[in-house]
Amino acid sequence: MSPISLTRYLIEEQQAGRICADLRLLIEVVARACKTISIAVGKGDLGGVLGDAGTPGAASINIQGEAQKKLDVLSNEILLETNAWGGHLAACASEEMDHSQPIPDRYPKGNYLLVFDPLDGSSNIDVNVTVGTIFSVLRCPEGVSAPGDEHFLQPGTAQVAAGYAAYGSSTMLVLTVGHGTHAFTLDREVGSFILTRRDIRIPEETKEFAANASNQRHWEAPMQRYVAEMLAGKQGPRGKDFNMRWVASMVADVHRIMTRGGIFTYPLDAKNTAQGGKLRLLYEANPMALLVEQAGGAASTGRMRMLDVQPEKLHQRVPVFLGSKHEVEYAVALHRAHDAGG
Ligand code: AHM
Ligand code: MG
Repeated sequence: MSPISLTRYLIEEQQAGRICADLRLLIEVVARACKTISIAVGKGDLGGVLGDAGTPGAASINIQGEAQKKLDVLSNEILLETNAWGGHLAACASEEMDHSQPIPDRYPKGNYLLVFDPLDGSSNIDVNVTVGTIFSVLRCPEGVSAPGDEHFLQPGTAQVAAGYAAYGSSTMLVLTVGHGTHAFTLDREVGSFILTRRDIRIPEETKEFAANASNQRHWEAPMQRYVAEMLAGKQGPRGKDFNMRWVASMVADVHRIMTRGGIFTYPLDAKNTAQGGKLRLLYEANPMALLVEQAGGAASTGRMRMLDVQPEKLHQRVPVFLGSKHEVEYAVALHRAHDAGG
């Protein structure tokens, strides 16, 4: 059988009545932006794109209070520019921008809102480790012609599409339009994303977890117990040995889980309690949660289903537990037991 390109996959989804022409165009355009970012990431030092944005001694700081890398800024610009003129979007919001940005007046407007983390895992850029782009698509509320930040405050269940591009040893796009999660690999010679894994299924059981263990002393009690039980291995209450992995690029950690199962955690801890967690609900947690659920996994804050969280702020942060279904359920059960005084 001839390879199925992203274009063909999307046309067939449209023919099956599962997506409309505008959403198809939108996803194609985002994929094109990801190809451009992939080229910039791949050039590394040769492209002069490594290191911090801003001027020496005065790094540019984003709304998250984090120093921006040159590639954070460049990827953000690529996504904004590529998506500005197609007529499929009403506005964009990005982890790197203080506020959402409406499509400029000189271009036609569409009915969708695009949300993205242009370059996730940016602490890994300078050391040549996998980074990625995460995106989520929402509908612009009916009757709203000039969307502002408040129109992005929709729960994850309202997402009509979500995906990520992983810039690793190969570039992959993992996508859901609400009918399964599928992976496409970039054929660099042809310049097309080719469907390489249809209907990803995350194993329900796992022996692998991802956590930044250096935060252990700051974790809440249920997370302390959860990890202690896993570290106790065969002799402990879980009765099996676990393996640990932490790339510090959510995209890479989630991609491993898409490939062989596992659980990814970024819990509440004493350092991030005031801000509600480390990872961002709209740019990171929700798109990953939709992708994981569509692949048969689960995603939670530890206390509720991620996709049901009602956002109150554009840059809202949340604790994250996602991946193999039974493992996430176990972590949630420990939180429940703790909260009930158990
Ligand atoms: P970023 O979007 O600024 O790159 O931050 C998000 C990243 C995630 O990709 C990753 O899971 C996490 O932050 C790593 O955090 P830490 O450095 O605390 O291990
Ligand atoms: Mg990120």
